[in-house]
Amino acid sequence: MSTSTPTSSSAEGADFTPWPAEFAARYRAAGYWRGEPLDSLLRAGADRHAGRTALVCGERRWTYAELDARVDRVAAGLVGQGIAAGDRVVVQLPNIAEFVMVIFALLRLGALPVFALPAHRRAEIGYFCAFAEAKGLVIRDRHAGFDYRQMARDIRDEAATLSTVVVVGEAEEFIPFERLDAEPLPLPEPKADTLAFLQLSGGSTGRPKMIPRTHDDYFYSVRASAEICGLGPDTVFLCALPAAHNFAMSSPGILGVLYAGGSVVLAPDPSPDTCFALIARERVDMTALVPSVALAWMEAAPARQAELASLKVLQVGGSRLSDEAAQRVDSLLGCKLQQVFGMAEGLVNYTRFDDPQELIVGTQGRPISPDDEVRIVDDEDRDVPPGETGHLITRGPYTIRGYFRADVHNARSFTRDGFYRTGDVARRLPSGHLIVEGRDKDQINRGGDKVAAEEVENHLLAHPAVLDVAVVAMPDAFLGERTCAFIVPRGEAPRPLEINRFMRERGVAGYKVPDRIEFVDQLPKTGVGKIDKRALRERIAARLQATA
Ligand code: AMP
Ligand code: DBH
Repeated sequence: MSTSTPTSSSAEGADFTPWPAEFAARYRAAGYWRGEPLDSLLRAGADRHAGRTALVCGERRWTYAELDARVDRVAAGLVGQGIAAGDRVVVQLPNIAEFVMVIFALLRLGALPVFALPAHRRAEIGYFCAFAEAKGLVIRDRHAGFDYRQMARDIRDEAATLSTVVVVGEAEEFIPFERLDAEPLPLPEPKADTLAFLQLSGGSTGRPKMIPRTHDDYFYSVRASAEICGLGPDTVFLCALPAAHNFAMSSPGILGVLYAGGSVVLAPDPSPDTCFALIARERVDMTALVPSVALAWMEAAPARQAELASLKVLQVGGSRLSDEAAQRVDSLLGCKLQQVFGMAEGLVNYTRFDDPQELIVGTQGRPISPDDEVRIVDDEDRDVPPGETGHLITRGPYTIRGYFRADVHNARSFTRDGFYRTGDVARRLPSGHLIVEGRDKDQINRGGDKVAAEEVENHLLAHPAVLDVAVVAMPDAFLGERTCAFIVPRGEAPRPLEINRFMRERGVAGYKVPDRIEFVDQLPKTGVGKIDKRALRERIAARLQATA
């Protein structure tokens, strides 16, 4: 029995697994789910803060009234290009204003953005378009030396449903973004208990999983995040991470800042040079980074204190920030640290500004909601004694109950009573704060970029000279982890460079290309005959240690 209407399904399974009725009723009664579509936060901003700056992109800026009006016109333009409510549209844009416009326009007309990252290539984008049966794709012409139009041509055969390709910049045979400009249309409001968009999971399987989020559940996480972070109309937020990433989007990110009436400043890249100048020029008071970028900022900061004078809060999340680095944020950057431990599947934890310093430095925060149920369990799903380490599982008012069209995988990723198995290994303090101790999912967290080992292994196995392979994490001082591929060659070992070129030619995102390749005669096996990845991780860590 459900109160939310599932949209549809395919052979792979349902688009969306609704919350059971009694949970949905509870979340509504508690005021978490308010029946408001996500785009209404921008409309409300236009009513309340019409003349205030909503968005800054390079030399261009928009007030709330201007941005809202522009979104109406882009939405009508998309309808004119054949995009309708319920259609999926893969959006792959760097941090530019058009990203924000397209996202709100799609939400407003009830079409579902699929949030791709600029680093994705033909293999990923082709798969997203095909699997989500996307009608549209929105890309930039070129960015960071890559031509996205050529990628769009290359995936057309695979993506049979794709009919509308919009390009920001020189569009060639595709639809130029400027053509998405038409008299506003009366559009029926999307129902808040239906899907708003598909986020991507870092995942641990051969193919990335898609995460179906509803207006109701996401809006709650955004609103509550904005409150926890104390955002208001004076907030000036620098978006330095890829805007499509769940952290930058919602914790509280772009949506939280626009909900609160603040200003979003888009940074084209997260480097200190780019960002420090923007912080100084726009008087930025808050930003969000992954640990590796935070470390780079801390290196650069001492000589450039004046530029950072307005910065009050630095959020760090996406992968584990070391306690030592956490300790130094305050003195080096002259701002408060907030640790954020979240996932696109839902659950987000924050350290609070009034937490004692040892919790801010030594934990990854506590959940947003009093109704986030977090359990730390053993291998048999039994709660471990308080304070002990175990698998973190969770359910709550903004954590999904199932991936998009993935019934088989869902049976593994969720308990029978609907807890999401995060794959994180954690420990909880009496205060409710969580400490992330590790991971039991087959994934490498490369400075916040999640790499699914199986996905990389499948690509490598396609190489004629690769007989067997196992991809594991190796420690790295800067990114936390990098990827190491142990390869059993078929005959003579190919050169590592040749393997990497092969990966790139397959059109795989650069961050998934192995950082190191080790050729071996055979892979170690566990008692039951599985590849012993723990032994491989230990082997490469020891080798790195020995040569350090
Ligand atoms: P995804 O499922 O791709 O959205 O990635 C979410 C995962 O990123 C989490 O399950 C964690 O493994 C990892 N993660 C996010 N934030 C943190 C953090 N602050 N500390 C440690 N791991 C994190
Ligand atoms: O890593 C993540 O996915 C993440 C980190 C911080 C996230 O999704 C979030 C906050 O919302």
